[in-house]
Amino acid sequence: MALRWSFVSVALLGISATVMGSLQTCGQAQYDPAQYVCWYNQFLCPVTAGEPLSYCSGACYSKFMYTCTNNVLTLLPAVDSPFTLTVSNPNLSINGKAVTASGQHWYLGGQTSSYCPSQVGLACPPGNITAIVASGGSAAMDVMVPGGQLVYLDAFWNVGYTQAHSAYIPPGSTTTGFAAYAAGGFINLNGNGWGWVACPPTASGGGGGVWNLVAKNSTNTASLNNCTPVNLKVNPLPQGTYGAWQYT
Ligand SMILES: *[C@@H]1O[C@H](CO)[C@@H](O)[C@H](O)[C@H]1NC(C)=O
Ligand SMILES: *[C@@H]1O[C@H](CO)[C@@H](O)[C@H](O)[C@H]1NC(C)=O
Ligand SMILES: CC(=O)N[C@H]1CO[C@H](CO)[C@@H](O)[C@@H]1O
Repeated sequence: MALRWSFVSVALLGISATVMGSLQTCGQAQYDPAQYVCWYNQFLCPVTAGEPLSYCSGACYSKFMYTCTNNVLTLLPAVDSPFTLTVSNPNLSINGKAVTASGQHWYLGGQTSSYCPSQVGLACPPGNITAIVASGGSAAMDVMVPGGQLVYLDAFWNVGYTQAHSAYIPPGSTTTGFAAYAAGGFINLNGNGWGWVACPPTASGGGGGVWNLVAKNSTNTASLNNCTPVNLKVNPLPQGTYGAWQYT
């Protein structure tokens, strides 16, 4: 697993950081608090996706994935119930907004689109939240419809999900490599841990003015330079909750 960060040598950083504004001091070094956090007046960890990384005996880590127990970095437990997801990056207007399913695509801060057949009627959940389940590296929409709705990364590394009553997955999609941690985040482990980005609405892109979620990797960073790194916070729902009959 590559999602670990090294702390920065304070001596090394002191040289380059002096050119920036409103610096703070960490031991002998100065640093930009928008980019680093100082631990024990000694170690600098980067701020990634708006999260000042925590420090655990020699490693910087994200609380969306790890915990530090008796000075040992440990993965958080996997979430074992359905959950919703919210955007996390305090330096972004959509911080705290929900991940929303619509048109077989995940958006950020949009409206959930779902359907309840009339013959099912009152037995349908309200269908107004986007709920997900995850286990064994794969993820699915938290639905009642027989056959379920599998979640995948499409060829553009956007998040999609299968249509109800269909197993069709577009060519070039990835259906594994997801992890969801209780009290943590929904992590894309594909592509060596580059994480998620939120991309602002564009005039040409579909989605009706809502933000898009894209998984970054080693080759698509340049095309995503107008997007901002975000974490996806897991918000567990009670066991047995369904988000919708089906998402549309
Ligand atoms: C969803 O609908 C239910 C039932 O109408 C309502 O109680 C609940 O507040 C709604 N939730 C959201 C997030 O809109
Ligand atoms: C990265 O994502 C792009 C789509 O945004 C995809 O075309 C490319 O194959 C991916 N690269 C790797 C190394 O998986
Ligand atoms: C909303 C917000 O806090 N925006 C800030 C995000 O970070 C950049 C660079 O550090 C600032 O310029 C923004 O003002």
